[in-house]
Amino acid sequence: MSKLKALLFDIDGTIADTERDGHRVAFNQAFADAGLDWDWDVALYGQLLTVSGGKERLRYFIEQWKPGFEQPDDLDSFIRELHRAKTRHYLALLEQGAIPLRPGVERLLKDARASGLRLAIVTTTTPENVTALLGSTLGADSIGWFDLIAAGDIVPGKKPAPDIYHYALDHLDLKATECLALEDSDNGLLSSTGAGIKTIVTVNDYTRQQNFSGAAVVVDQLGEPGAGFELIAGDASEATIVDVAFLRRIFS
Ligand code: XBP
Ligand code: MG
Repeated sequence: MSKLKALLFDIDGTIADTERDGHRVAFNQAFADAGLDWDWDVALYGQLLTVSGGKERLRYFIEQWKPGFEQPDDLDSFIRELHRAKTRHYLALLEQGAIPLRPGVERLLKDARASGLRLAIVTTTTPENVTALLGSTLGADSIGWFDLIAAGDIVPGKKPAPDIYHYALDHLDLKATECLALEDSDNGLLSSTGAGIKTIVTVNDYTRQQNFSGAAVVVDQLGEPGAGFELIAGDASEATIVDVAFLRRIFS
């Protein structure tokens, strides 16, 4: 049997609740800048989250939700520009400290480092969003904690395709059976398990009702001592927080 060597962390929804108060707000700010009267409210955004990737989500919205919208001749560059503006707004929100880490994330990252596990980020979002989030929450040095940041458009298919996890395994030179993934959504879980990686899911308000039948364990958060997780599916034995000891048990 393989030994656990690395933890692969998703970013959006897993490390931080970025979607509702971060990405969604930034999209709306970009729409206002562009003179568009589109408003992605909290409920609508939940429906749009079925499509991962900001540019892909914009295209889906235009094509499926705005049949009356007179599309520009060059839809690709229109979407690219709108998304660039959205990224600028998102980075500004991070700089203001608008998005904290989820409970237990900093604790688990430090525990994993102290235990000699390798760390990587495997995400759909834009690379600069990852470094800005890590920098604004854990300090600039934390970027060096990760052996790899696999992000954005570097692979042909975004989650739920397994491409980004295959990319990460290749670049880390690890086998799927030497890693655990941490995800928050059905698309993320399909991506990680599609690459053969055992996965623990920490749900959030947008993803709680999704199908996580492929997950090793499903909890509502990583938890902190004295404020542990709620077990949603799987076997946690006596554990109340997700720490390295717990992850090793899931892994074996
Ligand atoms: C994250 C996403 C991203 C973010 C926005 O999915 O779907 O699209 O919503 O990021 P996951 P960008 O957590 O499964 O990786 O706008 O930078 O694409
Ligand atoms: Mg996610």
